[in-house]
Amino acid sequence: MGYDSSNIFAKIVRGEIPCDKVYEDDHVLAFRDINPQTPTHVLVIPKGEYQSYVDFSQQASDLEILAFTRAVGRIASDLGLDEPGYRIIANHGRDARQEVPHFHLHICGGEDMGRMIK
Ligand code: DGP
Repeated sequence: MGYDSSNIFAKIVRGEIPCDKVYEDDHVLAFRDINPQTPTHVLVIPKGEYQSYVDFSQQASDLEILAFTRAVGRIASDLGLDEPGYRIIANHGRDARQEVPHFHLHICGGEDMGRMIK
């Protein structure tokens, strides 16, 4: 199945739906999750149209991948999460309960998450 450009994050990238933005550059957008699972819960997405991590890693340009991977650590740092730490999560497909078919990473922090998976 191809990328569905009517998904909610595509609408956020296009500015059709508002978001609580924490970071943006030419290739990357980060905003707070509407249903936070931890005190700090931010979603980081590439602006390009990729449904999954695999699609992103296989199809994105080197520039997009570099911009995205560098941005993730910088955003977590800017959110003050370096100490005591944070979790980065990517859900892929049905069993992982991926809700939104636009690749995104969750940055979760602000509490002791123990061994639970969000
Ligand atoms: P996932 O299961 O990995 O696809 O998680 C999708 C996340 O996106 C979920 O934690 C809730 C969040 N989300 C869904 N719709 C919106 C929205 O319209 N705005 C924001 N900020 N977050 C959303």
